[in-house]
Amino acid sequence: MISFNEKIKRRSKEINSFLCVGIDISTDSLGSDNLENLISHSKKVVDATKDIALAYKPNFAFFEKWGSKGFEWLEEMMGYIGDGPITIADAKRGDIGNTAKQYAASIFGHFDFDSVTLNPYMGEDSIMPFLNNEEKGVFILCRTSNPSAKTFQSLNFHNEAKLYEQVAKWADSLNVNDNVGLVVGATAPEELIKVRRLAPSLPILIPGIGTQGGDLVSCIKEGNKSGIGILNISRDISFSRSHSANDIRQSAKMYVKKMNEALNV
Ligand code: OMP
Repeated sequence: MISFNEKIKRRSKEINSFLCVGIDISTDSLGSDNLENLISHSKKVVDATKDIALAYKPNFAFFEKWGSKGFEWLEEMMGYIGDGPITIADAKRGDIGNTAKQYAASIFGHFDFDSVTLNPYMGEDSIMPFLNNEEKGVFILCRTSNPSAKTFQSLNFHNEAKLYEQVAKWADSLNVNDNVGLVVGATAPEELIKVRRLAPSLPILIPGIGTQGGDLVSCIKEGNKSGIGILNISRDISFSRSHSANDIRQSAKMYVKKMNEALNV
């Protein structure tokens, strides 16, 4: 049995990639409100990137909004991605232990994701039900990429550290089964440096490159100073230029190349 964090490192080495492709297929981005068109576009993205994607991160919001048909689409998506790439359920869960157990059973059991994004606000008992199985992992929101991230995450914690720094230390202490990671937005490069120091071995999922304007070179270098840093790109790959399979592939390949050049691998 290999731990989730080890699994990420192995896949990254195997295909020489640090790219997570976000599956965020909206009617606005595609310019169509026909669900069949969205489903076929999501498959096009997977077909065009499967050999170079370390991971896929379907964001539940884009599926849930379609109700039961959206959940069927998500199930279909999981089958379509198959066994090679790491799957990250971007569901941002966080609830009391009894409820968290049901979320874990849904995401790891029913949908068979390898990992999930979690909100730390409710503390340890909201996270623990996701950590029992070392093969399944979590990415805990630490310093997010959005403009209002500082409202709570940068508050002083006991005058010693910011709240996001405390989250990083705390997540590190939960990593008993080698299956805990963090989320730090690419729009917060200075915070990323601090988080990498506080949690040297945890995988860091870094969204915010491309449409949100984060700097690829500094993030890939800092994220991979130790542990592993994975960069997520959603819209700038799935909706690159003409939205054709070729443009999607070219965009994904360009990102993989830039990351590897920055790391000299
Ligand atoms: P693009 O901006 O299109 O690349 O999408 C970014 C994806 O990452 C979306 O699915 C967001 O919900 C997600 N995300 C962030 O953008 N910022 C964060 O701080 C955290 C996440 C996330 O947890 O993945």
